[in-house]
Amino acid sequence: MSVVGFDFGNENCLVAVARQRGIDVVLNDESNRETPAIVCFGEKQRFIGTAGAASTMMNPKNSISQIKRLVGRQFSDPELQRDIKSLPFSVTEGPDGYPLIHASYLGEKRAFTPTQVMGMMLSNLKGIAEKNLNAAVVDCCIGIPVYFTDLQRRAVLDAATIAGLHPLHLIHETTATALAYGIYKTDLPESEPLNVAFIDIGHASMQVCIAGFKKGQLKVLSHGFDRSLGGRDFDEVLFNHFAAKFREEYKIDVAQNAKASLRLRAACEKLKKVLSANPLAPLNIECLMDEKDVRGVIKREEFEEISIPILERVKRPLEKALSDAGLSIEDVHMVEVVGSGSRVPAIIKILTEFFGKEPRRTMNASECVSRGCALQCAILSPTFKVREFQVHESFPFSISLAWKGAAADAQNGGAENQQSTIVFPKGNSIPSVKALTFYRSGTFSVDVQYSDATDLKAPPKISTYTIGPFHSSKGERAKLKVKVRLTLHGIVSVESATLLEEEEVEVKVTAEQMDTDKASGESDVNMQDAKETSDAAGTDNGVPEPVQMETDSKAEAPKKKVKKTNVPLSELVYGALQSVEVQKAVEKEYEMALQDRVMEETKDKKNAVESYVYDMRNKLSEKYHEYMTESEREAFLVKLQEVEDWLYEDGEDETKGVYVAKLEELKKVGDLVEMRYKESQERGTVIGQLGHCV
Ligand code: ATP
Ligand code: K
Ligand code: MG
Repeated sequence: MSVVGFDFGNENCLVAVARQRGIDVVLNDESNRETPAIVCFGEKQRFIGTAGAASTMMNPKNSISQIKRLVGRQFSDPELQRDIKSLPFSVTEGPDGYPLIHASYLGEKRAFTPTQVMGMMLSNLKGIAEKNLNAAVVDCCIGIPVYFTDLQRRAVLDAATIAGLHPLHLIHETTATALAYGIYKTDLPESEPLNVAFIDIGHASMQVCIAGFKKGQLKVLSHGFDRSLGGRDFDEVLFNHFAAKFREEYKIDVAQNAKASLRLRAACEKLKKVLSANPLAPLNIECLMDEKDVRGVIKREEFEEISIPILERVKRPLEKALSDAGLSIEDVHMVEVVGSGSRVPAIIKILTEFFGKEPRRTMNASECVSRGCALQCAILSPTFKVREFQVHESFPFSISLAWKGAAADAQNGGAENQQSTIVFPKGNSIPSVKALTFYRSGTFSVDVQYSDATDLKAPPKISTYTIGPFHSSKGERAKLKVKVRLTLHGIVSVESATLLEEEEVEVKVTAEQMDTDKASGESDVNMQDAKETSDAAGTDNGVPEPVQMETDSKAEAPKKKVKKTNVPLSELVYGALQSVEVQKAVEKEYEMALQDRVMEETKDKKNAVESYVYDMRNKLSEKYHEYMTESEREAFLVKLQEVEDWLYEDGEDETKGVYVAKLEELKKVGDLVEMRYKESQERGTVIGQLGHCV
């Protein structure tokens, strides 16, 4: 099994692998650690990663970037609407209300889902890992932002499936960073935890995590985030600044021109980086638009001033994380900053002021997420021995289960009697399973939803489960135990429903068990409106408090023999792909990958013909010179020249088979002379008499 961690960034992706000696961040084909999250659709193939980035300027409308912003989001999402305004490619609303990305691929207009495109990128990253490990990669851990919704998490899993990956754990990026920080520390305290705040400012968003470290463990105390505060927002400020300037000075409207926008944005990003280290930065772009060269300059102070609306927002996630952790500033012992977006000096200033201490950069700011992911994968892998280190993760949202009260139809004249209970409160540990008890006479449904979706900007309803049919031999209402799971990935689903029927077998009962029984007996009597609430919990005070499975062994002890029957369950997750759709996407990806491979091989074969021509020509004038007659050599040289010309003309764009045949054709002659040369080398002499050549 493979042990690999992926940091899938909005701009940069990193791949880390575990080897016996430790964790390595590996290089891609272009010898870079960071691989741009870009897929460029071409006339004959796709270009992904660094190759995609190289093609972007030439082909901006077909270069898909920032896919992390688009996966698992509704088209109508205001954040998505804002994002797509500055993207050079076309995004429209699909029939299901989710975005579709349009690109011209193989000379045809094609539409792709964001999940599909993410699958392409993951597949590319998988390839990088495989090349480095020289083995197939399937099992892995993938970093995700803590603010990803249930649907976004599912989309990442689907994208992974499309790429042929099997994530053991989607891990919050900041938690991965915390793990990479803590696991190597040998001086962690035994009792009072060391509290560290991790701040990751990346390309598009900001995340905060406060974790308490003790010997052999880390406990995530709280999370904070701003989904739309990252490096690109500073680029945008500069972009708008210069676009307005150029409108005035040069009478050009950059925003109207995709390529000019792309170039100005790229120049502004460079400018921003220069400003991180210098008080002043110039901007020069030749022939930006309407054949006009533009120039400008900006001081760091001015940049910080126009960035105030963004900088003002940095404090909020910090405050929230601190208050959710129940800590005061003095309780935070250390502040670690990661993510390349945090290199803006004004951000560091705000962090310093807020925490009253200089934030540290002891971690490799761009690699730590991927390293943490690989470490997590190694911890989960049975084949790897990792230092004992426990990660206690905390869930960032509050999840409820909602249902219609069974008494509604009879007593309220059909009025809806909506009830709900919080199953996983914010801060719940991950993973977790809870059980709820329902008393029902027939098929019913429950909704899984966010208790508070205001901060999420997602539709509150996640999924609906229909439970049934079932048949209770006792008639009336049957007792059902419904298990709800919060997975390691932070995805919630109803896992099972079990019909519980007591059978007439008497078993000796202890006092404690009598009490338990009395409690549920009472709710059997108070069967009216409140019934559902108390039943959902099975607790004595009527407050719905789901039972923690891991700890409910006491309630499990049977007074009577309980017959358990599995009840069928159907799942509807809003906006999620059906498994057949994922399967189709897997097949499509396979086809596209095949096409890419064929094109790569074609290029290789074409290159092989070309280098054969050059190589043979050189050899004919030197070491093979004497092994051909004058006329043979002349003829062969003519032939080589013809092939070279052909490569630049008719043969420029041929199929793989044609190049293979062409090489064979040349080799027929070339091999002969090569053979003569070899034979003579073996004999140590030069043959005087030459045979006839084709
Ligand atoms: P995300 O974490 O949001 O998914 P990501 O992981 O791809 O995105 P990073 O690679 O951490 O993002 O950061 C990319 C951002 O960092 C870009 O906006 C880039 O311009 C910015 N950046 C890189 N170097 C500097 C620098 N020296 N000064 C300022 N910003 C920088
Ligand atoms: K990154
Ligand atoms: Mg990142």
